[in-house]
Amino acid sequence: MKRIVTIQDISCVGKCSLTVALPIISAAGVETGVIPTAVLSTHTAFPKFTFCDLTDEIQKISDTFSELDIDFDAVYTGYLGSFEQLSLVSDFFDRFGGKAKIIIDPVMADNGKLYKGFTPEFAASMAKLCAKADLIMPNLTEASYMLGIPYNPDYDEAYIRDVLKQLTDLGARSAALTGIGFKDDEIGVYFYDGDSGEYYSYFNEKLPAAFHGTGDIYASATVGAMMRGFSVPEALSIAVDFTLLTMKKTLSDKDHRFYGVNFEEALPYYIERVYSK
Ligand code: PXL
Repeated sequence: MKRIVTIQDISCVGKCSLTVALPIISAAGVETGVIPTAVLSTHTAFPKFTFCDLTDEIQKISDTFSELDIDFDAVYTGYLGSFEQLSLVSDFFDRFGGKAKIIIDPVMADNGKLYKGFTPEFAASMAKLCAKADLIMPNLTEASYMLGIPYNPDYDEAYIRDVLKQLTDLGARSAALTGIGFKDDEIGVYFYDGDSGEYYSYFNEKLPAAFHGTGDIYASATVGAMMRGFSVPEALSIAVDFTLLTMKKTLSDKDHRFYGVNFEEALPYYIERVYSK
């Protein structure tokens, strides 16, 4: 059985970061170790939340894993909240990245805007961390901040290919831009493999709705599928279909909550897809 470790916060209620990564990657039949970077009562889109920083634990946990010869098939990072955490994660990659695939979802921004608490300087540091990755999966806003270019939502295919090329020029071996579509009714992923020079894209239906946490769900579903032996393009496509279904399940629940999606109800579909190999 493969084993990964994911490094991100745990928001007690909110269905994002660790509370989606753990169930989704586990559902893929992959042991999912966690390093919680902070405990929040909810994610930061709620009007009020508590925040307990766990940065001081990261090095101790990492040292103890090393002493116990615990290794990983992948290290997957999501929401990271400080420069110090970026530096500790960078050291963690140096220590465990020999065997492990390094997958970074540089969670910071969406729809042209940085999330609460993030700055362009942080994005520049995240870009440096991304140089160590086998795969990075930003949305276009995150990619633009990391590259220091204006956010351009009126893109065409040539523009997206150029952004992907610039992202791999940062040092990452491959990059996937999430939330991309060239028609009003489609959304999906555009991927560039810097090693082979090949591009791949996959789209599905775009629903007239946006929910919190779908980026974390998308990245987690990709990691789970990769660890089950799917190629990166296959894994990215499975994650597009699964994320769409999580949104459909949410929209068909008249009592759905405002803060996240009903991903739990879409897990049987995900499990069937990832166990089909
Ligand atoms: O879904 C990304 C995310 C993760 N963790 C926390 C967040 C957010 C987005 O706002 O606030 C704490």
